[in-house]
Amino acid sequence: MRKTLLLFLTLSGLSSLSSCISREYHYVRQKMPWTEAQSHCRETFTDLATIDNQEDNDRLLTAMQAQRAKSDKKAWIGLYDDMSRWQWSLGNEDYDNVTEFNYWQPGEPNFAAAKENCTVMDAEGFWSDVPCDEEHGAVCYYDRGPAKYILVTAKMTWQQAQSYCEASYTDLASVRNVTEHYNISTLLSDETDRAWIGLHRKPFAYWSDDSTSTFTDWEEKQPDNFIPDILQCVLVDTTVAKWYDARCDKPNPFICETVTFPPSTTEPPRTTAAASGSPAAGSRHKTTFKLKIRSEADMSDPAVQRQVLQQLHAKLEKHGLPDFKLRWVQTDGQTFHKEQKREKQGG
Ligand SMILES: [Ca+2]
Ligand SMILES: [Ca+2]
Repeated sequence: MRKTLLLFLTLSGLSSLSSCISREYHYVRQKMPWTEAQSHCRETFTDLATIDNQEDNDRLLTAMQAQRAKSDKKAWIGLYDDMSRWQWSLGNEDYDNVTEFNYWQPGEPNFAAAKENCTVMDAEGFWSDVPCDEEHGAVCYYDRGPAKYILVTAKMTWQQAQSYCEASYTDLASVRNVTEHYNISTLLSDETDRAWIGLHRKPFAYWSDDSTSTFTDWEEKQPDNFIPDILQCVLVDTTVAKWYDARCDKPNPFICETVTFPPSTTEPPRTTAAASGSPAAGSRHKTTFKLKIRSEADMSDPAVQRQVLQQLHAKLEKHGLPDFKLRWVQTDGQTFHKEQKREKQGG
């Protein structure tokens, strides 16, 4: 699913639109596990609630105070954490912990105390998630080297190791198959410390509607991943609007949202894709926005481009955008431009 085009055609990509959409929150008293609550919200409203900024949060609190059942203090919102979603630093390649090659130490990754988002490899080749601010050696990858993998024994945080590998070589090493795993694990021995590899992730990165999380309002000492599970979901305290992570399978009341796009908003043209709306008033508005799409599909293929537009159209329609047309805009004769990775300096 996450490898298809669909996921990236989300409201998060439409920054100029998401900044002007308005959300109406609905408190649902019926108790359901998070995924059932999600289905219910999608059938009845738009989705489980997304809270994008403090203003949303304030409106959520007002809605909850008016609608909540006094006996139920907490309710699901749309934020969740899927521990199977990781990324390799090299090429920012998405990694699925469940379906792709892995060599986790049994019991890992465990996201202990909701603090472990970076990965080390030990002398036996096993991976563990550990806090990114721990200090370890690192395995760098060097695409132009006679030796592709370099063990760096200096102790660094994951971020420092990534910067070091990028500056001196190409990046932190990816371990995507048996061959890469063999080549890298043979560099490590019992005398060396566990070493960073490029695998890392951002926890609680997505909302149910696939938008990317930026704003948060956690209760003190949350999230804590108190009862570990591969999926963690977020509850809001309906009296103060502070957030808690919890196991998704426990039934709770929940907050849905209805998303609407005000017809009168316009943005100065930027590049790549344009949405022309024809609001009821009859005046025409044009909004141009840029989409970032990560896909293995050939984006220069007109059929793929058409498919993207169709999916985008369906998605926006579902989110209540009034009568509109979508088309691609070309710059330099092309609709899509490949994002270049920064050029490394030195050696
Ligand atoms: Ca761990
Ligand atoms: Ca918790």
